[in-house]
Amino acid sequence: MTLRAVAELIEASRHAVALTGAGVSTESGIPDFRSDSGLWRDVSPMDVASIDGFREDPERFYRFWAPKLLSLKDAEPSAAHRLLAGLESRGRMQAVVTQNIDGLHQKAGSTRVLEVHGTFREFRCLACGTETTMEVLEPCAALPACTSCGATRLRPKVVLFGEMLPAAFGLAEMEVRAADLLIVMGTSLEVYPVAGLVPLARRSRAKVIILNRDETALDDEADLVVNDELGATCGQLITLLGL
Ligand code: CNA
Repeated sequence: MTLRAVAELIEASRHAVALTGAGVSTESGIPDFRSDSGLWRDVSPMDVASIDGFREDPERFYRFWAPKLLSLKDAEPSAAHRLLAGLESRGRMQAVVTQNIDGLHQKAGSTRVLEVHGTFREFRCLACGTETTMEVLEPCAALPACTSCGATRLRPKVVLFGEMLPAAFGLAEMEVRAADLLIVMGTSLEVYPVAGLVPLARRSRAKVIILNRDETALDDEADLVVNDELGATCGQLITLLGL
């Protein structure tokens, strides 16, 4: 019943925007951060995901991330990624604002993706400024080396704790201000400033739908909430919307 109402809101919208988090990719085999099996179960985010932790011990950083990043290459889009790509191809999704760094929205076919926490597919050398892609991780022993100057001072173009968000976040705010529907999927809405896009949508009089397995901190702000696995929810929405 609620999914029918979700489909109706999508069909009635003129400017729909999605906000996604790690939960859209767990069914692609990529763990999220805060679930029981999430990445923060055994390590401190401040050690392996903050700019201070990276500067202090880049080897620890790459030891943690390199195997996870290499496995990203084989990951395939989930029903959630496919739903959003299908909506865009029908002219029903103006932008996907994502906190994810895995590139799966693009792999599914979404073209208007705003990566507000950056990307782990690209790296920049802190010694010479050369930009390079994830291939540098393949031959990496302990630390990946710059293909241009050889320095082992490559950092991913991802936003680490303690850093500013990229320009994509300003574009995301513009999209949300223009939206009449915000569909929030697979995020605990605990990380700011991104979670602030939900109250921003409300202030702009957009409808808000939250599709997430667990309750989120901002469920009270939503017009509709569906607490279920996204594979089931999005599979049914794909059918209901004829995508
Ligand atoms: P989070 O705080 O770990 O929350 C994920 C949410 O997704 C939870 O509330 C879960 O209930 C929900 N969820 C998980 N699996 C499913 C599922 N199959 N169906 C429905 N709901 C599900 O992650 P957030 O995205 O909210 O936190 C923001 C961080 C996580 C960003 O900085 C990301 O960069 C970061 N992250 C990204 C990835 C990725 O790129 N795939 C993976 C892990 C973490």
